[in-house]
Amino acid sequence: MQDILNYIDGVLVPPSTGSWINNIEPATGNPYCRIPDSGKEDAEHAVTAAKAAFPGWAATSINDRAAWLIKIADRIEERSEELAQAESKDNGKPLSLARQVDIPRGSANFRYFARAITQFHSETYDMGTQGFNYTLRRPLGVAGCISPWNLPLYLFTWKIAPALAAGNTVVAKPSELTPMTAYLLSEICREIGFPKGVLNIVHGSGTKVGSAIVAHPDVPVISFTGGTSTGKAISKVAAPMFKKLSLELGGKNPNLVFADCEYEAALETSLRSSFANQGQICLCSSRIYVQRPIYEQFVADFVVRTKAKVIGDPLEEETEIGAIVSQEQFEKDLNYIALGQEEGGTILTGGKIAEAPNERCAGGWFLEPTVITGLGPACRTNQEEIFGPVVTIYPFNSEEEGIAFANSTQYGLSSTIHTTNLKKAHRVAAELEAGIVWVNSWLVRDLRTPFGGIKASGVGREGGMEALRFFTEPKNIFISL
Ligand code: TXE
Repeated sequence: MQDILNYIDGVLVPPSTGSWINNIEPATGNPYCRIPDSGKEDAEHAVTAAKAAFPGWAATSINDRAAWLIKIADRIEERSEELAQAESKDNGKPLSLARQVDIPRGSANFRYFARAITQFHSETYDMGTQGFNYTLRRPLGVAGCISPWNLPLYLFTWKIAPALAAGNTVVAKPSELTPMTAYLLSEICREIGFPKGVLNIVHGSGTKVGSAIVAHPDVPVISFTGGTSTGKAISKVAAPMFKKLSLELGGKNPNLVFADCEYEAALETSLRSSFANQGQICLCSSRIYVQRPIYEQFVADFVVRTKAKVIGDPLEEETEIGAIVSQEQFEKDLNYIALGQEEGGTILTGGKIAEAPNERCAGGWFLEPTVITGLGPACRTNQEEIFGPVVTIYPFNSEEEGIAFANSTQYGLSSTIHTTNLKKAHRVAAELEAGIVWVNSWLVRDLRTPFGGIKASGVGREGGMEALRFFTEPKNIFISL
C-alpha cells in the first residue's frame, strides 16, 4: 500500500509518531493507502517551519506571491485528470463531479486569490486640516487551516489560497478520511519549487494533530470547516487565546418552492440541491417546503426522478450517486432514516442500502436516495443535520408560514427560493436567516461574494475581499497635519 507523507519545510516526511491510519476507499470498503497518524510533535515541526518562513514570504512582493499561486493553479490543471480520479476514489463521489466541480475549483481558488490580492487595498480617512488616517493591512503569521472530507481539494484550497495570497504562511490539515488530493498538492508544490516552509501539510486525526494546530500559541489565526460540534470544541480552545477564528459549520438548509415557480426548473434544481455529492455538501438543501397548490404534483414528480438516479461505481461515467464517505456516515444516514420513520414519516422512495453496483464495490457504502414526507418542521429529522442523500418534503400555505418553517432550525447556512414573483423573491430572501440565499438556482458560486453562515452554521465569512480581510490584521495610523 502507498504511504502518504506529511509535507513540512518543503520535504515529504513520515509522522514522528511512527503510527499510521488506513485510508479506506468508500466504494469498496477496503483500505488502499496509509496516512500519517501525526501528533503534537509533527504539528510543532510544521509550525516551526511556517514561522521561520513567514518573514520572507510576507516580504515577497504581491506580484511574486500571485505568480507562485498561479503556478500552483496551472499545475493543478495539468494534473487535473489524476486529481479527479484520486478525489473520486478517496471520497466516493462520482468521477464526473470531481472533474466538473472539485478539481477545477481547486485551481480556480488559487487563480482567483492570486488576482484578488493585486486588487486588495486599505482605507484612508481624511480629517481635513487636522490630519488623516490610513489603515495598513498586514498578514498575521502562521495560519492554521483545517478542512473536511466532503469537498476535499475544493475546501482545502479555499482556505490555503487566501491565507498565502495575503502573506501568511500555512499549516494545513485535510480530513483524515480524504487526504489524497492534499498529498498530491504537496507533490505539486515540490514540483514547482514552491518556497519551503510557506505551506505545510500535516495528516492525521482531528483530536491528535488538528487540536495541536488549534492550540499552538504560534498560530494566531484558524480557518475551519466541519461539523458544528467540532467548531464548538475549537472555539473553546482558540477563544481564550484570542485567536482570529473563521468557522464554517453545519447546515440544515431549506428549499422553498412557491406555487408560482418555474416548475420544471424548480424540480430539477431541487433534485440537484438534494442529492449532489450524495447530499454531502454543506449547502445541500435537505428540507423541501412546497406551497400547497403544487405540493402533491411536486412530490410525485420528485419521487419519480429520484428513483431514476443512477447509483453506481463512482469511477463509472454514468454514475449520479456514488458511495457514502465512511461507514460512520453511512450508519448515521441509516439511523436518521429510521428516526424519520419513528417520528411518523413515510418513505416514498429509498430508505435502504443500495445494491452494490458491481463486484469491485461489494463492500462499499451505497445508499438509495431517500425521500420522506409527513414530517413537520419541529421534528428531529428536520432539525438535525444528516449530511446524506436524505430529504424531507412538507407543504406550506402562506409566504409567512414558509419563512417560519425555513427559519425554524438552529442553523443558518444557505437557503433556496423558487418563485417567478420578483417582489416576493426579494422579500423572502431578506427574511431568511441564512448567510447565502439562491433564487431560482443553487450552488452558483462567484468567488468574490461573502460565503458563510449565521447561527450554529458558523462565524465569519470566506470568499473575496472578506477572506483577505480575515487573513490580515488592520492597523490604523493617524498623521497629524
Ligand atoms: O467533521 P469534523 P466530520 C458535518 C456533517 C458531518 C459532521 C462530522 O454533519 O456528519 O460534520 O463530519 C478536524 N480540533 N460536516 O467528522 O469532525 C477533522 O480531522 C481540530 C459539515 O468530518 O468536524 C477534519 O479535518 N480539528 C461540513 C475537520 O476537523 C479537528 C463538512 C472536520 O472534521 C478536531 C463536513 C479538533 N478537536 C462535515 N476534530 C461543512 N459544513 O462543510 C476534528 N477535527
